[in-house]
Amino acid sequence: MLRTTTIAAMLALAAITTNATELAEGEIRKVDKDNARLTIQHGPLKNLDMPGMTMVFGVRDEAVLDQVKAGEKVRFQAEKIDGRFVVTHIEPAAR
Ligand SMILES: [Cu+2]
Repeated sequence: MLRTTTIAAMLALAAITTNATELAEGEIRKVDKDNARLTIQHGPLKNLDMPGMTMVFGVRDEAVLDQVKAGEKVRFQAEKIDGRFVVTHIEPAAR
């Protein structure tokens, strides 16, 4: 009983997380630490209604600049904040 409840809770949490962060596919083209920018070749960004392209993003947390490298495949979320596109979440693509 306890086991069933735990699994159900985990599934519910997973569903919420997936909805909240529908991650886009991308490949890092350039990491610009001086300007805190990432150039990413990205697939469609549904939340921004943007088709796939290569473009420059700001970052919400500059720590991510040390966590990714040019050529790395990633999954990420971007938002438009104060008129500019900002990466708000990024992680290595599933291997
Ligand atoms: Cu774009």
